[in-house]
Amino acid sequence: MTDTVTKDKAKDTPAAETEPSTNSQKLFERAQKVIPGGVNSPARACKAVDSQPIFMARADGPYLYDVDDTEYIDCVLSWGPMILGHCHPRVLEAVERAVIRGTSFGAPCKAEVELAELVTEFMPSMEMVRMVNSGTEACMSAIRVARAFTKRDVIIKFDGCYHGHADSFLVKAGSGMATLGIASSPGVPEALSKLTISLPYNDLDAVTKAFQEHKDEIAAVIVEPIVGNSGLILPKEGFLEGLSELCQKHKSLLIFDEVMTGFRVNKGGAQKMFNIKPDLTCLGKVIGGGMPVGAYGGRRDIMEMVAPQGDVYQAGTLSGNPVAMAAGVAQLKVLQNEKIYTELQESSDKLAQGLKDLIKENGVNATVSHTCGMITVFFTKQEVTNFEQAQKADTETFSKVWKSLIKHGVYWPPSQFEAAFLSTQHTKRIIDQTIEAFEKAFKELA
Ligand code: HOZ
Repeated sequence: MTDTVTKDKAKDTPAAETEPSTNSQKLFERAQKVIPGGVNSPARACKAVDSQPIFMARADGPYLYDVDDTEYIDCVLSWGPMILGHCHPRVLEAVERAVIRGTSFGAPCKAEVELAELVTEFMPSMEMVRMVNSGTEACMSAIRVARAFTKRDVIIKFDGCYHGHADSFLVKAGSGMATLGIASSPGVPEALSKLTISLPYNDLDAVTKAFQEHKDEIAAVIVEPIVGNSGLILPKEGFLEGLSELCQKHKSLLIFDEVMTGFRVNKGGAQKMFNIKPDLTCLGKVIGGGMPVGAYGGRRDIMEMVAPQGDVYQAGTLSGNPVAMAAGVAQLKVLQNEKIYTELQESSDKLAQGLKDLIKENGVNATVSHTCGMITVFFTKQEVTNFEQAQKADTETFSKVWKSLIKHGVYWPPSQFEAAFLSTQHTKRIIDQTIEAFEKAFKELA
């Protein structure tokens, strides 16, 4: 890990104003001419930290290497999927073996059955599962099924939760929308937004009231059981249980969006951690071992409504893709060893404690929120229990710290409103190096 090329990068100004000098800057110049904003997903643009995107060339274990060959400890981990670190031998071997047999069949294959079986074993609430290509597709499809099953249209979500970019969810959404300060997206029909009620996370009274006001109209409550898309926010005791009870009482479905938490915070996800049985679950990220995979599933009587077994239509040319399925199967098979989660929890606790100590020693206005394999440093003294409180964080300080971290070789999510991730390759030594980088960053604030 070196303080090398990235030093200048940290002081980036918009590309048009300076002659590009690094390979990342040169690629960004080219990208902006042909890709909106120069990136294929907004959060990675680094706009919120007043910087330019860093183009990556390769990855290995806990490390990322950019196109200028600068090494970073990777705490983004492709925004969650790489729980075993990059290039895990078992995943790579499975992909290699699959890819030489053909990259896509557009027909069923053995690996998709194996992956579905593993998913139902890891998360018993998912009695049946349908593979898709992303978390967005999973959530979008899950609410379609929920609406069909309940014959109702309204959904409840929570402020700062992000369930992908389908029209119904872009109401007070987290992730890139929170990062860029976009309140609601143009292009989403108002008639559709009206069917989405967004409430403060962790506020059971607000949910109770919404159920009273919209009696027999609410098809589903969709929630990130642990929020990752506003930065990491943990559920208050009783919140998830309360949602489950309210849904049962009002015959609405409870949908857990475990795109981030599934197979990450626990082998069985947040639903196992909090012992709640949602009606439907949405998955993405870890399930694909770094390949584009999402999935939704749940109660058999609900999932049997999906075509061709039922009439709820949802399809995909690349769904169940043999290479992606092979990667997912390989990753989940490694994760069958629950010891992995004990170790991941230990390294997450170590990082959280190290950062809390630093915050105290350096008098930084910040709080740390973490769970197994996920962590956020919120630059606010107040404990963060909902999106409104997260938004009070000092994003300028976050931006300064992010730039310092880059300079000292740590690739942290370039947004106050995204969780950082850890992998099994984030050993004690890597955690210590990450804490050291934060220490330098905090000192540089002074
Ligand atoms: N929405 C994802 C993070 N919550 C992806 C961000 C990106 O790749 O830019």
